Amino acid sequence: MSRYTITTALPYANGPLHIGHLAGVYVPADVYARYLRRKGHDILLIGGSDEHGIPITIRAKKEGVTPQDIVDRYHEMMKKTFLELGISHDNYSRTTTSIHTRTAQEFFLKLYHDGKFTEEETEQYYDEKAGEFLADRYIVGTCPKCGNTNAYGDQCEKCGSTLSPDELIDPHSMLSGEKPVLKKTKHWYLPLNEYHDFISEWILNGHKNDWKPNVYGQVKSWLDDGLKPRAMTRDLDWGIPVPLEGEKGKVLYVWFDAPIGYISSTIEWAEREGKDWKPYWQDKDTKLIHFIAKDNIVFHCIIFPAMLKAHKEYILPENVPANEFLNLENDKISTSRNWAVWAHEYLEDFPGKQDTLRYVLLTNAPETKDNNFTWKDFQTKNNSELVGIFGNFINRVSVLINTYYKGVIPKLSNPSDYPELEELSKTAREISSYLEKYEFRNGLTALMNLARLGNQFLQVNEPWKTHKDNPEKTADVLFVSAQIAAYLAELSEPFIPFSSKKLLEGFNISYHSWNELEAGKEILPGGHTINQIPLLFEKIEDAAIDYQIKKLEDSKKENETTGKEAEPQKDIISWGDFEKIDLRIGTIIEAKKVEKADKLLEFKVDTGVDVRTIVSGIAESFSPEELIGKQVTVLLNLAPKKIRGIESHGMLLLTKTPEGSYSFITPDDKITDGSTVN
Ligand code: B3M
Ligand code: ZN
Repeated sequence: MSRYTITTALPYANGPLHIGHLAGVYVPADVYARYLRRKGHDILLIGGSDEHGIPITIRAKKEGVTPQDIVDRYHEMMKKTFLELGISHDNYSRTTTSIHTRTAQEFFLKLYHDGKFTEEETEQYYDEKAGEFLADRYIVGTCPKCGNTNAYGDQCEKCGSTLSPDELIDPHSMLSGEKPVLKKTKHWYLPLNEYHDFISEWILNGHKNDWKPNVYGQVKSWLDDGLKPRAMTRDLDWGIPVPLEGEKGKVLYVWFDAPIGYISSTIEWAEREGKDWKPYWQDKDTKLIHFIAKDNIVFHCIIFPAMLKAHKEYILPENVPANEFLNLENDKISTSRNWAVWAHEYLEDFPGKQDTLRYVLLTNAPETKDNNFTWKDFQTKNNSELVGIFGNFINRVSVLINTYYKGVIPKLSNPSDYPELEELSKTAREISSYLEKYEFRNGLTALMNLARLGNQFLQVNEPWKTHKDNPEKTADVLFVSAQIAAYLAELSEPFIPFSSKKLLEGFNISYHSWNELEAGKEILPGGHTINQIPLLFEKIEDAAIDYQIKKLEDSKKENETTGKEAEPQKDIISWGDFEKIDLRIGTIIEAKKVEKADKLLEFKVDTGVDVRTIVSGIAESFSPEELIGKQVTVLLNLAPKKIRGIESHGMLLLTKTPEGSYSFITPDDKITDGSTVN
């Protein structure tokens, strides 16, 4: 028996989970953990929410709430989703707990006192108006590579280049719009360069053959580029305070604290269960496995191991089976474009069909390359594989045994006539060997092949034909079929645990250890009485799939019309420029169509300053009558212009709705005409 600490990446608590998260990390990790538990190992599956970092504060700023509000909301939501999908975390924690704060601070202090950090004073961008140092994400400017005026300090999303803030042309702060200044600040760096040889020896020499090529390749390319010292602290007000006297306003770098979250989640579990957490992290015989997606490789294969090594008391990961990405309908999953299948929405739209999602995501797991999820494929896999092959076989066996033998498993008379019995243990061993290599798709295929074999076996032997004239053969065939069905019930547990559990209850047996299955143990002896076996899967109709496809099409349309991928920002103007613009609230007191001009309306507007004429091209969106009395925003000091012979003095401000019609910018409550807008 071995001990395994299996971790699942801590998702940022800044939004709900989608199928990409599930396929890349959580479902495979769960399959792995469930399998190893059945093998009799001591397994700890650890998870939690990552509640620090800029993604959280950005979301909070956007919504005008506190970061704590954001993480409370999404932590609960994610925890519930995992539970409902059967992800069997032994503990699901979060990084805003006091246990975590303490654990991360102690870790930092150990490294600090052991002299593992270098202290450096550097110049970083500072927003004088907001009184804050700016995280890279909070600095926008023009991309030096493609000219996008909306590039971030760490990345240009238009051309995909990785940037640093000092490369941006004309940088300005997202907080105040001001040009940031460089200001001195002190931080603690982990000199990763000093860990180069250790990592190279450990991974490049030690794990060339057992780590996935994509993971190995990324590590190699980081090492080839040369590792640089990396700051482990930040100037921010959201995060774990740096536990040093007189260092206010500094927090631990989120990638320093988040992986320690695995340790603190283990400690939380141990305290609750009355166990010792240390062997799970410090016993050199424990196997530590990190399930992550490919964008987290450097943190789990270089930075965190360097931290663990520096600390001295910890073990290193045995493997980091990182997955590639899952696309949706041939397009990249994107939160901002709402191009995703959200797990909580799936659970609402397809109640009781957790296993179908698990199954389809596993068959599409992006193990070696990016993969694709489509709703049509989802439907086909459910209807022809889960219903048509797996469910169908189980159902046939259960009906035949109930009808011919009143639910009692018949006795086997001629075992040597049935080589199919050999396939049972063989399948168990085959699944094991795939899962141990993190080949979840192949493992699932091996399982389904056993169901296929079962269907063929019935087809060839046709017990419904022999049942009258050859009772002995019929009994043997149904005995063998029942063994296949029972093995399917047992072996499917890591993949589709909800259905497996129903089947076990139906067969009236309890789980056997995987080793017994590998050894071919007879688990449904002749004479054993089974219960009623429920229908496991049901067909998914076109209407349900069309509804999902329509949902996606709607997001696409919305993106196209509103351009959620907003137009790039125009050139920066000075405060002085802005102050020249005179915006006021006014009331429309008269409105009429302009003759022979389909699009134009002529207004008399009370601006508080005067009553003036303004012409606007919005006749297709409004009838004149409905606008009388409406308060609107007026650009007052725009140079007058003759439109169709009418002199227009100013402009009414409008935006376009997703449907393409106009909408006024109107105050929430009625206010005095002439009020300024700024
Ligand atoms: N929260 C990044 C992510 O969700 C990060 C993972 C932390 S694992 C320690 O992709
Ligand atoms: Zn660019």
